[in-house]
Amino acid sequence: MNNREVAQLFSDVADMLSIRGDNVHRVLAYRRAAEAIETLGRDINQVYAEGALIEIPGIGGTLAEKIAEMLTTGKLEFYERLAQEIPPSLVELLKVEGLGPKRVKQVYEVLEVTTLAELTAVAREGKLRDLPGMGAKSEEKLLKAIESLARHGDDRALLGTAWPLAQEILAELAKLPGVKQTAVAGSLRRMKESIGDIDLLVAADEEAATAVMDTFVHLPQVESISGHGPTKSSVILVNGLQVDLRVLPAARWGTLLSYFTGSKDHNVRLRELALKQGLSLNEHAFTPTDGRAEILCATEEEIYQTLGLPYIPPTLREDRGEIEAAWDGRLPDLARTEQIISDLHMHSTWSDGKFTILEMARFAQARGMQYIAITDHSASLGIANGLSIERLWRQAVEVRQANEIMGPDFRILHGTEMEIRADGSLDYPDEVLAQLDFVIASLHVSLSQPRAQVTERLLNALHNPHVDMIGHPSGRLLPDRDGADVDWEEVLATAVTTRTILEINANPRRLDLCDSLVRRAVALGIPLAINCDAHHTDHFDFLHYGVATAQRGWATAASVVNTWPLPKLLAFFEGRNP
Ligand code: DGT
Ligand code: CA
Ligand code: CA
Ligand code: ZN
Repeated sequence: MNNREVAQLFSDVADMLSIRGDNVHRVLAYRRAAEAIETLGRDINQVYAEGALIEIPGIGGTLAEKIAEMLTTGKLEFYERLAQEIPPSLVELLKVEGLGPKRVKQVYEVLEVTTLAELTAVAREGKLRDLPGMGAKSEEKLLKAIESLARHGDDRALLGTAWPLAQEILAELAKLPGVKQTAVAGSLRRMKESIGDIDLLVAADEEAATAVMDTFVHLPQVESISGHGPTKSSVILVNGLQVDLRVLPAARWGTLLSYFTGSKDHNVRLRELALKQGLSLNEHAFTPTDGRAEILCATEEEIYQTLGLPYIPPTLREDRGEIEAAWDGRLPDLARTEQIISDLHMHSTWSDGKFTILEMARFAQARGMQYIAITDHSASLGIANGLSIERLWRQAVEVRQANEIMGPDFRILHGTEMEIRADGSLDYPDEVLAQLDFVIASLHVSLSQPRAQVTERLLNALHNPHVDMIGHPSGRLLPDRDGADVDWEEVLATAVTTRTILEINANPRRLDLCDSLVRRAVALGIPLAINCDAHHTDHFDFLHYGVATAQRGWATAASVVNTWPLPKLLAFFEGRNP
């Protein structure tokens, strides 16, 4: 079994246990294990072979034994037994908005429903309304949710799709009278690469809340309304994305924001810490368990303060060690967008970009950049109008001219994004590379080669002393083109010795390296570069997605070369190739 299959089985077990009504901690343990394995940068079989399963965060002795069983037998006895009790097909019912594990158990036990199709049938026959706690209205709502699921699937939206939509909606709500604060929450605030639904929050007085909700559900982007209340409403947008909005008074803003930012796992840990102090924590307040008055938090800082912790930034809130790090005073000082002064990967009209070198330079400067690298494609990527050596030298002349026009406060490096060919060779000879200011090597073709072969191509590029950076190392394209099957262990270890920069490509369809690989690269001290890979000046907007991915990988400014002044970067290149 591979990582994805093991993760899927654990995730199914978590759902089945939750339907059975098991203890939340047990459910959470499986869910966390599934996520840890899904985002694990290494082949789980290899980790098992090294006896290192229990070193994976979230995997203890029991879970390690279960993984070992799956890897060696291809099955999990525990799952088979559980399946006798809770049919695995019930898991898909949980995808219906508003259908929780208790209700799923009920329709299974009372109506013998085991699939989504059967659920649809009993709902249409009007059999759901007679269940305890249901009615004609909730039946109708459920039917709508089932239809919406059938129409849009349970696909997650990309960060780059959800983010601008959320900002648009918040801007509309912020204009309304009585609105004191607005914010995105949920996975979008944590800047995960994909988003299940958009969570929005507004601080407003009770009198203002009605108008906020009315405006929200009638926005032009809204296709249908799934809930409309005084503090909570939900809508489905025309593109199928769900948006949840909550409105609460400003005095409770901190607890509201913290609760709905999540992650669920992070929140569970916060609530446990609170309980140890005799406080119960929810979205409204801290409530002392001994009956004293509740403690309101208008800011998130106050929440962490109450718990005796420093502020934890949203991009870290995944319960991946941030609570422990906060306790020990070793939270990373995360890299921030304002610290980025360069972009080292972009295209001009010389290959497949839409703007000239000078135009790209001026735009970058207007965005606060101090230097850039122009890195057009190399010859073998004919589809992108890749540059022959002859054209590359003509381009060098234009870079020199553009530098003269830009003056001493800005610098354009002449670079390339060179193909790593299918046979592993590089597209330009060393003599050519030696004369360029900055060399990216990237995979665009034959990504589906077997692991050994594609890894060898990357290693070959890393070992070339002229290659300064590997561009979008996995080559994935979200949502559906998987990256190459790379031996990351080997590639990362090699990058350490060759001192090659690895890219965090900020394009929201790439975010490559992904957050979990960034975390491993940071731990190994590998220098990273966050670049927009701009083919158009609009693409400079991607920067914050890349920075967020770096943050999710615990990167500080020191690991991100785009925060370095140009002389420091040039000295680093000197040091690599003395
Ligand atoms: P998503 O939408 O799947 O990308 O992920 P989230 O994290 O945005 O999850 P969502 O939309 O279900 O809920 C938003 C936040 O609200 C979540 O991060 C934590 C909080 N939350 C929601 N339901 C629960 C819950 O049952 N328990 C706890 N502790 N927190 C919850
Ligand atoms: Ca969400
Ligand atoms: Ca939500
Ligand atoms: Zn590129």
